[in-house]
Amino acid sequence: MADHSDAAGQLAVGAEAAAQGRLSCLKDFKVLEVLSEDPVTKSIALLGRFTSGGPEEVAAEEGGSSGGSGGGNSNGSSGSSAPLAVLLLGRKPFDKVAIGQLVGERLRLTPDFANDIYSKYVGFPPPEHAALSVDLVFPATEKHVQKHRQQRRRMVTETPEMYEQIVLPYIQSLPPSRLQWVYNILEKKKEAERLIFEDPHPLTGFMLHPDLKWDQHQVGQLYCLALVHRRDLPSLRSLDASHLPLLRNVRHKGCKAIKERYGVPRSSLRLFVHYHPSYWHFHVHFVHAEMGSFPGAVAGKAILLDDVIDNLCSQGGDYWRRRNLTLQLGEADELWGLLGNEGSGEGEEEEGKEGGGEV
Ligand code: M7G
Repeated sequence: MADHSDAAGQLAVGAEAAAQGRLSCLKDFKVLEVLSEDPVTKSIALLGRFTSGGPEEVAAEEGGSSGGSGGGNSNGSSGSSAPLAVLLLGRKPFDKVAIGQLVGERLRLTPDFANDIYSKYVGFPPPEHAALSVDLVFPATEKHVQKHRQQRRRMVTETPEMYEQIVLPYIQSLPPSRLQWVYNILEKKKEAERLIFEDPHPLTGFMLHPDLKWDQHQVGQLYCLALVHRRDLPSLRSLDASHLPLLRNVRHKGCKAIKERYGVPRSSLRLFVHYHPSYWHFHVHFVHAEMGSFPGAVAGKAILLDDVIDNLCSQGGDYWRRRNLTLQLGEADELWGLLGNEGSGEGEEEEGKEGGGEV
């Protein structure tokens, strides 16, 4: 294998280091496209390739199971055989504890304008206050690229029949490697040191970890993920009354573990599932209630765990199997291609076709 160290022999760069999750910097990363950017969350998603580090070797290894990378080889359209990478950069929130070190001599200011009692500057913070969160998906599949590409949001109403005939076969066709990161966690091959709580019961048990999205610095931005141990529940649609003990267990023990570890009470937690999820292995999101407006919390995506449980109890054990579900899909999502025609409601001339018959 080629030597990718710098002159001092210190830096890990290129595709090989990226595939092993031990990059020192992004030397030799070529940006091919800005997939999306969000001025509100101050984040940007980039598509790129590593131009060193033996792309051929990495491409050859890609058929194996590489945690978190998903399945399949995605070479994009630029003609190179090197695998694609999705790079997500985000500005980190202020560290309130260390704010005294930021607001001082080391915050250099360039005046922008002044008017009466108002003035504006551009500030250049010292390096320890300029950190970015950097998430890399490598090798990235076409599905990862699609997920992060700016695209129109569309709403679709999925009937139980559309689920059975279209969505379920789609889920079953996904390569198992797409869930490799989940199985790595459940088998304690990855993120074992980040485990917050585990109930090992094969039917009602789960593991609770900090979500990839949370750096664990600020409790006000708490984001944890409960992955159930059982592997036969792709999503909300698979739930029936027999799963109530599982759901109640996740709710009760997950909240208790978060209270003990982070001091956040249940009344400050928003517990929800996504429909459609990105990963079809049943999991529950635990997010600080103060975090109200983030893309994963919108109607058409998030369903409160309390509502999931309550509807199974009050509306019948098959509630989530028999009802229509209206949800948001990106236009680049394969499922929009599969469901859009039938589920967009655009061809419908009359109202009142909801499940449950005419009212
Ligand atoms: P989802 O509802 O399937 O899709 O949630 P979403 O991504 O549209 O929300 C999956 C959750 O798993 C998300 O909150 C991800 O941030 C989180 N996640 C994804 N990966 C690949 C990892 C990982 O490797 N480790 C951890 N801890 N969380 C992950």
